Amino acid sequence: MPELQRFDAAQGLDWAAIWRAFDDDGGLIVEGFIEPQLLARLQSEFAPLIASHEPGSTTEGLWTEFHGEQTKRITGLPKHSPAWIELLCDPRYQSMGDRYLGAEDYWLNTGQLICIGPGESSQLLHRDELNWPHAMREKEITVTAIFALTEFTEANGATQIAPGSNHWEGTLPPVPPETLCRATMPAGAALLYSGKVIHGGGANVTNDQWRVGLHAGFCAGWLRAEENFQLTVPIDVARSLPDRARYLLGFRSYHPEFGGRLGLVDYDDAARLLD
Ligand SMILES: O=C(O)CCC(=O)C(=O)O
Repeated sequence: MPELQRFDAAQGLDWAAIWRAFDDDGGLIVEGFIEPQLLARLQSEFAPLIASHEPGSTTEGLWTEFHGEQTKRITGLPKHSPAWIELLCDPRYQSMGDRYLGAEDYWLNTGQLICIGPGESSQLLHRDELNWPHAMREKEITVTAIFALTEFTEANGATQIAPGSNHWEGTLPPVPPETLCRATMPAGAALLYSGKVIHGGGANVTNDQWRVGLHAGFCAGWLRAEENFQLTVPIDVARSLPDRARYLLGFRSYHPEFGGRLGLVDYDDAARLLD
């Protein structure tokens, strides 16, 4: 069975080896990514949201299955959790976005809790870049971290992933079962992965365990992000955030290296509204 490469933050991180694993396999695990105090704050700030949220999708059709009937998905997190803002601005997390999408050239695509509950079946396997099928190309257009806020086990729904499928041809080629592995990891670890790698949430066959992940990806600045933060983060909360969080959440305009400017207000950068 294939396996993802594992790195341990406590031993010091060899970033060249990490990016090699990212490029070769399309994903890797960094254990100890979130230090214990920050992990405890994330867990306690998210606990009331998780407790009050019902499982299942609010959208019908394919999405009911994709989102999972026994899964809680919770978005709009920035206004609830200063600890999440701290993790969002982590320079190691930033280095993944800067490397694959270009410094200051991307948005937070979504930052959502995915809590896979007992009895959930495996999610449809997919590539994250399929959010933008017309923009798929050789270079990355989206890269993601799933931060484990509880332990991820084979039984409770650890992500399924096909290492190396980032190199497979076709939009969504078939996935032989023997090419899949599970991103098992302790709480505090991060799965970093390419928008091209085929993956999906795992089945939860336990009777009583919730697998809680914070699914947080970046997408290229010229793309529309999956989650609309400008409508869920009140402007006064946005004003209180560090600059990096503001811009990742889209409270600014986009200035491509060559060419025009996008998302303007009065032909100026939208960030002015926060001044
Ligand atoms: O929760 C997971 O392990 C993966 C979820 C995922 O890939 C998605 O919902 O797009």
